[in-house]
Amino acid sequence: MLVLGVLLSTAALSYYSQALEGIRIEKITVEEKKVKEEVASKKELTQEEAKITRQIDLGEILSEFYPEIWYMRKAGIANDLYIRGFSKDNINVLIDGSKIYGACPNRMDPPSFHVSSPQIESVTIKEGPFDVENAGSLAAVVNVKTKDPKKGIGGEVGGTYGSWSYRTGYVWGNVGNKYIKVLVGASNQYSKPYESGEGKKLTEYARYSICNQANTPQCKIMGYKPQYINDKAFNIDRVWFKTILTPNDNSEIKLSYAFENARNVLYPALKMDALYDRTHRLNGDFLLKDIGLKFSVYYNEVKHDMRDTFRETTYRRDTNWNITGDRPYSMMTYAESKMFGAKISKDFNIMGVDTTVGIDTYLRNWFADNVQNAFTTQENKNPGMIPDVNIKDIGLFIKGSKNIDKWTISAGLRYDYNYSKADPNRISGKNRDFITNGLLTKFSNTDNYLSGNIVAKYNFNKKDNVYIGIGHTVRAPDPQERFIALSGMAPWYGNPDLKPTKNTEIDLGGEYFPLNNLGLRANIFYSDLKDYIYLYQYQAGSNCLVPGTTWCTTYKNIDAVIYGGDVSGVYAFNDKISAELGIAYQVGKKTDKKGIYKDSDLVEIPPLKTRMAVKYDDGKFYTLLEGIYSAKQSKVDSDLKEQETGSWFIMNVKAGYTYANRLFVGVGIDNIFDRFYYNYLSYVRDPFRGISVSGNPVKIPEPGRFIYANVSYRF
Ligand SMILES: [Cu+2]
Repeated sequence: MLVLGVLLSTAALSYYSQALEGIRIEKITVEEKKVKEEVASKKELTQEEAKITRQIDLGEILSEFYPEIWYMRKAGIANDLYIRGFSKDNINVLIDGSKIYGACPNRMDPPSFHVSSPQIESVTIKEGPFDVENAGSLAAVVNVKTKDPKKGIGGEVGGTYGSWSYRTGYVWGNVGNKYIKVLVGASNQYSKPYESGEGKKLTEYARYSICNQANTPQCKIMGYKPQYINDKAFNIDRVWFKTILTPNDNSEIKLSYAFENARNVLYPALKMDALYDRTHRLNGDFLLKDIGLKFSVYYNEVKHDMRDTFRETTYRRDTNWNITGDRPYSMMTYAESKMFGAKISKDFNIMGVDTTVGIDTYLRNWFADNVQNAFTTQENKNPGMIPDVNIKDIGLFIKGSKNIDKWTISAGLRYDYNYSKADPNRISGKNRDFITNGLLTKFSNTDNYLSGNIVAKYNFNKKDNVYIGIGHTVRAPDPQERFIALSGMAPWYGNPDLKPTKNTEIDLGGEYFPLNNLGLRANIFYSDLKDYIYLYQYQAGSNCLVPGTTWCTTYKNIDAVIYGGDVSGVYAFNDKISAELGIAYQVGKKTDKKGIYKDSDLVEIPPLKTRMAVKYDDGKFYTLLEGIYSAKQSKVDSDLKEQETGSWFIMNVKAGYTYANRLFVGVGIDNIFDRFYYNYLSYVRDPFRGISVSGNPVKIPEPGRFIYANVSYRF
C-alpha cells in the first residue's frame, strides 16, 4: 500500500514534483519526530498519490490504496470509512484539523462526505491510539487538508465524465502576494444510479417489505417509484474560499469558508433518501512562528432532510394494497448537527525535547425529529429522536519527542472532561414511552479520562527502522448511543449509562529497504477494548413498549479485542516502472459476552484484502494496472444477524498524460471485467434499513464496469 514507487533518481523526483498533483495521501503508523531531511525513497514508501480516480468520495479513494481501509456502502456516494475494523466515532475524521459530524442519525453524511476531491491537498492517516491533540481519536485519526492559496495568479479547471452520467466539474482560482493570498473554488458532482455487474440499477436493489395487519396479504414488497429508478442518484454543489494573511514573516492568519449543498442523494440501502444535506464550514487559524504559538477556532453546521418521497411507501392504499392516492412523504427525519471548537497550542524545546502543550475544546450539538405514517390517522411522531444533545469537552494535552543516538522516543498525554446533556422535553411524541416506561431514565452524564502513548523507534540508518508503540485512548459515547429515542417500525433507544470506550493498544512495525530499489513496511496491532459500545437487539415482548414490533435495539458496553496487521512493499524495476503489493487482515472478538450475546465474532470486521499494482510513470505518461482481492468473510456476528460475504477480485486500469505541466488527461476503467460483488460491510445497524419478508436486509452491490475520463488544466 502506501506506495507511490521507490523513486531512485533525482531526475524522477523532479518529474514528480513538477507534474500536476493529485491528492497526496500519507500514512503515519505511529507518532514520530519529523525528520528534517527526508530520504527520497522513504518518502515515496509512505506517500501515495491519487492522480486518476473517479473521485466520487474519499472512502472509495482511500480504500483503493490501503487494504486495511474499507467503506460501508448505502448509496452511490457518501461512503462511511472503516479503518482496521474501526468505524464511526471510533475513528476521528478531521477537515483541516476540525472535527465535523454528520447530521443524519443513519450516517448518510459521514464526516468525509463534507469535503470533495478538488478541495483536497492531502490526507494524513494515523492509525492506532497515538493522537493526543484531538479528542476521541480512539483507533485512528484522518486529517483532510484542503488546498492553500499560493503566491501569484493561477488556478485549475477540470472535470470527470463517467459511466451512468457521472460528471463532475470544478474550477478554482488563486491570487496572492507576500501579504495576502486568496483562493476561491466551486464544483458540481452529479450522477444517475450506477449499475452493478449483473446489469441492474442501484435503485432496483431497494426491495423491502412493508406490513400492515389490516391488509391482505399482510405484507407487500416496495421500493422506488418507477420514475426514480433511473433518475438522479446525487447532485452536489460546493463553493469554498480561503485566504492567508501574512502581515510579517512571523505571523500568519488563515481564514476559510466552505458551503456544500447535496440534493436528491439516493440511499437505496435505506428506506429514505436525502432531499438535501447542507453544510457550512468556517475555520480560522492564527500562527506566531517565532514562539510556536498556534490558535485555531472553527464552526460547522449540517442540516439534513431525509424522506421517502421517491419511494412507493408514500402511496395511500386500500386494504388490498390498491393505490388510492399519494402523500408528499410517509416518513421523514429532519436533523441538524453543529460543532464549535477551539484549540490553542504552543511549542517548546525543553532540554532537547520538542514539546507541544495545548488546550483542545469543543461544543457539539445534535438534534433530529422523525415522523412515520405521516398524513394518516396512525401518524407516529418522534420529536427529539436525537433529543437536542449538547456535548462539551475540554482537553489538555502535552506531547514531546527526542532523538537519543539512533532512537527516537515520543510520548503524549491528554486529559479530557466531557459533559453530555440531552433535553428530555424534546422527546414529546410516541417516543416519550421510552421515558414513561423507564427505558430512558437519565439525561446527562459526565466523563473524565486520561489518554496517553509512548513510541520508541530505532533507526538503523536513514531508511530502515523498527518501532514499538503503546497507547491508551478513550472516546465518550455519542449523542445517539446515549439518548436516541425512536419508536415505530424499528424501536431504538439509547443507553444513558454507557461508559466511554477505552482502547489500550500495542503496535509493532518497521520499514526495511534490503535493496536500493526494494522497500517493505509492516505493522501489527493488538487492541484491547474495554466498554466497547455495541448494538444490542432483543425480542421486544412487553418491555420494548411499542405494539406490533418484535425487535428492539439499544446499546451495551462489552469487552472486545481487535487485532491484525498489514504489509506493503514496493519494487522499482527502473526509475519508471514499479510494482506495489499491499495486504491487510484483522480479526475482532467479543471477550466478554455479558451473558446476552451468543456469538463471539464482532460485527463489521473486514476480511483479508490485498492489492497488487504495476505502474509506469515517467513524469508525462502514467499508467497503472491494479488488482484488488477480498477474501470471503465468514466471521460474522449472528447476534446482529450479520451475513457472510463472498470473496471477490476486481481489476482497474488507468492511464494519464501530462502536457507541458498544465494539461492533464486521464482515463480509467474500474472493475474491467464487470464483476458483480458486494463490499464486505454493506448492511446491518441502521434503524431505517429495508428488510425483506425473509428477514434479509437490503444490500447494495458495488458498481459494475465504470469507465471515466478526467481532464484538468492548470493556469
Ligand atoms: Cu439521513
